[in-house]
Amino acid sequence: MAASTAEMKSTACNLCFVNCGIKVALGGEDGRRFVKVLGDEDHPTSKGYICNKASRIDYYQNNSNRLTSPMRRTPDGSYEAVDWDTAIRDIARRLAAVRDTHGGERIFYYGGGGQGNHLGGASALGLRGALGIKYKANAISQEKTGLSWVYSRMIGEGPQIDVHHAQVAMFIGKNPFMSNGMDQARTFLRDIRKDPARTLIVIDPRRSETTDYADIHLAVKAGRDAWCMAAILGHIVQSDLLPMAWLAEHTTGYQDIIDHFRTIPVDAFAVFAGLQPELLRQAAQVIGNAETFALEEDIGIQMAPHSTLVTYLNFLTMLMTGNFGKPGTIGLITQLAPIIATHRARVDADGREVGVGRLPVTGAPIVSGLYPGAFLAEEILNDHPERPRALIVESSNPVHSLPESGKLRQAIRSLEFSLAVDVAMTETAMECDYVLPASTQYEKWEATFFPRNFPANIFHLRKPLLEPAANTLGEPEIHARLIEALGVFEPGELDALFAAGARGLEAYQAAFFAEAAANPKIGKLLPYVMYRTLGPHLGDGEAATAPVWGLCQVYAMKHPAEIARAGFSGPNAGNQLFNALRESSTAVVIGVSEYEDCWQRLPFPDRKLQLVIRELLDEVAELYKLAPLVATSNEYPFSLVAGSRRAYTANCAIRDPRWAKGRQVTALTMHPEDGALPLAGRSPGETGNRGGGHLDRPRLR
Ligand SMILES: Nc1nc2c(c(=O)[nH]1)N[C@H]1C(S)=C(S)[C@@H](COP(=O)(O)OP(=O)(O)OC[C@H]3O[C@@H](n4cnc5c(=O)[nH]c(N)nc54)[C@H](O)[C@@H]3O)O[C@H]1N2
Ligand SMILES: Nc1nc2c(c(=O)[nH]1)N[C@H]1C(S)=C(S)[C@@H](COP(=O)(O)OP(=O)(O)OC[C@H]3O[C@@H](n4cnc5c(=O)[nH]c(N)nc54)[C@H](O)[C@@H]3O)O[C@H]1N2
Ligand code: SF4
Ligand SMILES: [Mo]
Repeated sequence: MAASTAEMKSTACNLCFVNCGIKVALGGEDGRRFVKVLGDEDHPTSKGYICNKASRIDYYQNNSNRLTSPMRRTPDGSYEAVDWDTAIRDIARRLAAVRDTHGGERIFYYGGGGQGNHLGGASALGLRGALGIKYKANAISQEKTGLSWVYSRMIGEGPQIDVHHAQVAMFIGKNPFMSNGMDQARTFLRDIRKDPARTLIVIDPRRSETTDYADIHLAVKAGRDAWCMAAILGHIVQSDLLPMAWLAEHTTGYQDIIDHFRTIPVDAFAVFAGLQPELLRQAAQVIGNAETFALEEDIGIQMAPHSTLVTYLNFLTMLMTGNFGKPGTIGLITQLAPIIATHRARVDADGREVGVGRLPVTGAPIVSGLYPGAFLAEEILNDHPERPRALIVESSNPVHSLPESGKLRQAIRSLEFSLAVDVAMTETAMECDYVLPASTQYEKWEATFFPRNFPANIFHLRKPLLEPAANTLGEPEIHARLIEALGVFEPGELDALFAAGARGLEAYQAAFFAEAAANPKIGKLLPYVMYRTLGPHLGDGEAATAPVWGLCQVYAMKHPAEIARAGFSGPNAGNQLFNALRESSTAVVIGVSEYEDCWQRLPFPDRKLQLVIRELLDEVAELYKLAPLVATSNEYPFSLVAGSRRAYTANCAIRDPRWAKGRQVTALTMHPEDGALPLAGRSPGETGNRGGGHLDRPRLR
């Protein structure tokens, strides 16, 4: 069916964390198919850009695996459909039983959102409060908590790394041509390639679609980025390429860093990393001489050996060369809610964190409020009295996405109760006692907390394109019904707030702060309270946006200057912003910062960048041993590099096999020389990925 652009509805793509604005035409027999998808030119950051994946989002919406009823596992392991009232009553009773016997802390939470949907995760705060749930994890804690741990210690709040305007840009363990994961990735790559004044460095063991755009490709040996980055910083320090006056003015600990990197054997480290020393030194020279330098890392290093150390070396390389608080460097953003909370660390005089929160059984550290998902199975599978007894999984598929699937399956089956909330019957759902069917992200109001833009940051509250599929509910309604079945509030306890909501946002605002101060239960269940007392007075089906009203109030109080620069001012600024978000078809600028603000946002008393993370400087000392964390041997001669986003993968968001039909999605690739060599009789040094690299257009300054 041909659709004219006039009939197109605006929303965002939910297939990666860029969330480009898109316009969709609906059609097909039932009017529920996405027959045409275009980039939305009105979106303030994607500006019409989309990658190949967006055009096939119909395979997400109209997925052959769609759940259409609450499902309960029967004793023989099959699933039976049950009605919502039965499911809610049953689930609340069983969760309450675990809470009353073992304590709410023994109920673990995993998930709360994927690449396109975080309103459910925000709403889950209410359910977690109602049950006394303490431990939470999600996909972020299997990839990005090393990153948040490092930047929280060095610069505090969430950074935006402005590769778009950097004179020298770098990617390490990231293949944005395929994975995007940044605004307008392919446009960026084409532009920087054409611009003779700019340089792109890519560190990746493979030749990838992105390395083909690089001026310098450092084909590091997989897992040896720590030596590569230490050598780059070593060269910069030893060649006196540091902005000493700037470091003295703006940083704490730079002399300590200089002392550590003054002695790095650059050439030996380069060789150990599989690189020609000359090439590595050229890259380091380009970085040291750059007017501005910014680098983006991703899971190629965040899921590899020495991951946290490599992240630290990446930040040190940017900060030691003066790249902070100006265009093309690191900016500190303001946001409605952070996708990763800043990790609040207490640090001793030596620069080591003390008093780290830990999981009760395995002792795994809690970073940015999240436990590491990789420890979940081990935390459960034991007879420790404080082990988890129940698990709630929402909008996540950890049996598929976490390591050791078999062990996690067994762990979930051993729990007293488990619940999955998903749009599809996933690998994880198939292990749970109960599965609840959610409405899709295009059948309800949705938003993500991913936007990280500087100086102007945005937020996109998306309207539903379709009515919810029959017998499905949005997460906020599911949470509200469970909370009500748990009997947390007395009848009538929230009536005054509900009445205030009927009188409009300003009346609600005044009443809300008074009621919340008087009733501590409200503070624990904020999203639920807003959903039930403000939500019903918003537009049809719009109740799920009520917690965003709360976020707008907090944002207006914390960032009055930034929100005013975006056009919302006075005591009513939060309400104005909330209304603008609800009314706009696309993303809205929520606040505008100035580069100078970055210094004020540093949460340290001296308002300086904190360069020393002692634990990681200790690890730098270990690098001198030239011993890989994961060694190959004659029996196991290859290192397997995981990940590898392709044109037809989108985590597990699209499960319908038709979307990738005829396309090679999953394959094991190997260097031809590795494939050709006989296995017997070669030394480990000859195997695994091959180092090397190329210098494409040398631009040395
Ligand atoms: N098409 C598509 N796009 C996606 C996704 C998707 O599923 N499909 N998922 C989204 C998500 S959740 C994420 S987190 C991002 C991830 O985005 P990326 O991190 O860019 O994804 P990958 O392709 O898995 O890994 C990037 C690169 O790391 C390299 N690599 C592997 N081992 C090493 C190593 O030891 N050192 C170095 N330096 N590099 C190494 C690989 O060769 C690969 O080219 O993509 C997002 N975008
Ligand atoms: N081997 C290997 N494992 C990996 C990776 C890898 O590269 N290789 N990558 C890792 C990375 S970076 C990530 S981010 C994780 C991702 O792993 P997960 O966080 O587990 O996320 P997704 O695969 O994105 O799964 C999202 C789930 O949400 C469901 N869903 C979609 N929309 C909705 C909705 O509106 N409501 C609800 N309730 N559910 C919904 C989908 O059906 C799907 O089951 O995987 C990690 N695991
Ligand atoms: S870059 Fe990401 S958000 Fe944008 S269209 Fe591609 S998959 Fe969707
Ligand atoms: Mo991810």
